Amino acid sequence: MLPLKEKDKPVVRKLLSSGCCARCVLRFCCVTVQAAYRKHPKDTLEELRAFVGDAENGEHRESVEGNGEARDAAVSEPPGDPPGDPPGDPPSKRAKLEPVGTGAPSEEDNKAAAVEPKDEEPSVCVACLGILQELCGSTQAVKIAERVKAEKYEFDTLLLSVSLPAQLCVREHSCWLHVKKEMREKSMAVDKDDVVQVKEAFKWIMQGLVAKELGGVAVVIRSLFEVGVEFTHPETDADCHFLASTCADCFRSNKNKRSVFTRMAVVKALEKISDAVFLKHYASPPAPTTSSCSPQNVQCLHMSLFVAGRYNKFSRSLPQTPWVIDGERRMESSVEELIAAPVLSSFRADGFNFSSSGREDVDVRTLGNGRPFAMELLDPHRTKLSQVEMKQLQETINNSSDKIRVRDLQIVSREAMSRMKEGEEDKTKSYTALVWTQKPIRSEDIAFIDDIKDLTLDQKTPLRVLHRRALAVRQRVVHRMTARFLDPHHFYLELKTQAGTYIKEFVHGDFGRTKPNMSVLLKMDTDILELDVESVDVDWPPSIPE
Ligand SMILES: *[C@@H]1O[C@H](CO)[C@@H](O)[C@H](O)[C@H]1NC(C)=O
Ligand SMILES: *[C@@H]1O[C@H](CO)[C@@H](O)[C@H](O)[C@H]1NC(C)=O
Ligand SMILES: *[C@@H]1O[C@H](CO)[C@@H](O)[C@H](O)[C@H]1NC(C)=O
Ligand SMILES: CC(=O)N[C@H]1CO[C@H](CO)[C@@H](O)[C@@H]1O
Ligand SMILES: [Zn+2]
Repeated sequence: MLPLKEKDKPVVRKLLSSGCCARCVLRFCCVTVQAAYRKHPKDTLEELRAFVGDAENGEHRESVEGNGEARDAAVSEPPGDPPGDPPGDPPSKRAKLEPVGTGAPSEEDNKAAAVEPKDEEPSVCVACLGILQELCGSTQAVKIAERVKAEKYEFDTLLLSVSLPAQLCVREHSCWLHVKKEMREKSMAVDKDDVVQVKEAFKWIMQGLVAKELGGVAVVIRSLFEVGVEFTHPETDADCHFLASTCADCFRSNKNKRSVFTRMAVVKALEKISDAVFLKHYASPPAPTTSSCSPQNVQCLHMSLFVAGRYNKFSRSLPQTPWVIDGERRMESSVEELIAAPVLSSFRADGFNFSSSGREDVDVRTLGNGRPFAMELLDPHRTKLSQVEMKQLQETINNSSDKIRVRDLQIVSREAMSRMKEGEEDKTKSYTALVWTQKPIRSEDIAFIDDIKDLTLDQKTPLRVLHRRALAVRQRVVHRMTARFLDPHHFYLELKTQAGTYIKEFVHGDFGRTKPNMSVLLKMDTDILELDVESVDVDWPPSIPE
């Protein structure tokens, strides 16, 4: 039995004669029993016809006269159930219903349909343009499932999303006004928000079918994996256009969109338009169409996955990210590309976004435990790697090049990733610089350097980064320094500094832009020949024991 009440009868009758499909009739009767939508629409249609009962006389007469008056009179004679009235409909009504419902329904219905060609399946529903008709069923579920299987995604749950042509909102509004008129006459209060949306009904029907095709996976409302079904209906694209004249503000041109008539804009315009103006521009009920919607390609998308680790860079001619000047590539590879290639292929992801805790210059090595990095993997088809597989992936990266090495490779959450960036400035970093001196180095110079603690530098933005960083004076602290004599004109300077200190500039002075500098400390010209990052003291991601 359909969960309909006596008061729904005029609405059902009105919608059926307007060319609405059985499921759309349920929607406008605000039926929220999902099982009702899952029945075969042909059966539902039969039940609806049986429900409105007087198919033989009422329906017939109405269609001939082409006017709701006579029919309305026929239906309104038995008043709606008074609250608390024992069981259901008045007996007279029931008697009238039974023969049609239980007798030879299909024959009866065919007769009614012959008189009323508009509600004969499979004519295209004026409200859903076929979406809740032949575009919604096991054939479609099989197609969707095949697409998902073909892409070999790994997922636990699935979210089914539906994108409908914007003009469907216009048609929905038109049907709603048609129904509302009927209800107002009957003084029934119904809210447009109670009408079940096409999208909702589509999901109620399809979710279970798709789940079954995919071997019982849970189809839920929140999932990392989304399968998008899109419908278009070029034949009625122009249905929205009159709204541009009633609400110009709603349709601002947008370079990125194919059309200004987006669903959002149309909904906004419909909220503003008065019923009278709408009815002046658009038929209610909507005009029939010859074709159903066209289903577009099924789109699958898995939410990003995040992978983190630490990298070493052993080369003085490898940039961290691709180095492109004036559209021309300067170095053949980069740290991120060397790491990303094996990671993308393991997770079968479509792209990535690389970030790290600071970065080193092309000619700077990163030694020690390495620099924390994290990668966002876009649309990963694989999402679960065992510890052993992660270890293998790390080995593949390590084996692929002797310029870099990766450790602590692991899957992390999006939230955890922000830990890498937070408080970055307060962290410390250790470096080793190879310093050249103009005059021979004396042992007092070494002792003097070793004694310096917590030296505050004023660093004007270095000349070499001025093109990408704002001009400012930043204070940075050099916590400790140790000098290791190499030969009379060279020594290794080991430093522990606040993150963000420009080491090269501290050594050579940057034309007086870093004060004090090694040159003023040693009272002679100094320059930096090599620089290594020895450690980045960020305790993320957690280290993984070998
Ligand atoms: C990469 O990350 C940045 C910053 O989080 C973000 O703005 C950008 O959209 C991302 N790129 C992609 C392709 O996701
Ligand atoms: C990495 O190289 C080592 C030594 O050549 C080899 O034994 C190992 O199988 C390689 N691992 C991977 C995952 O390629
Ligand atoms: C080093 O710093 C001093 C001030 O402390 C400045 O006068 C001098 O020009 C700087 N030297 C170089 C080479 O930039
Ligand atoms: C953990 C890991 O995979 N370590 C390897 C990284 O790469 C170097 C050189 O290729 C190997 O020696 C490590 O065992
Ligand atoms: Zn419909």
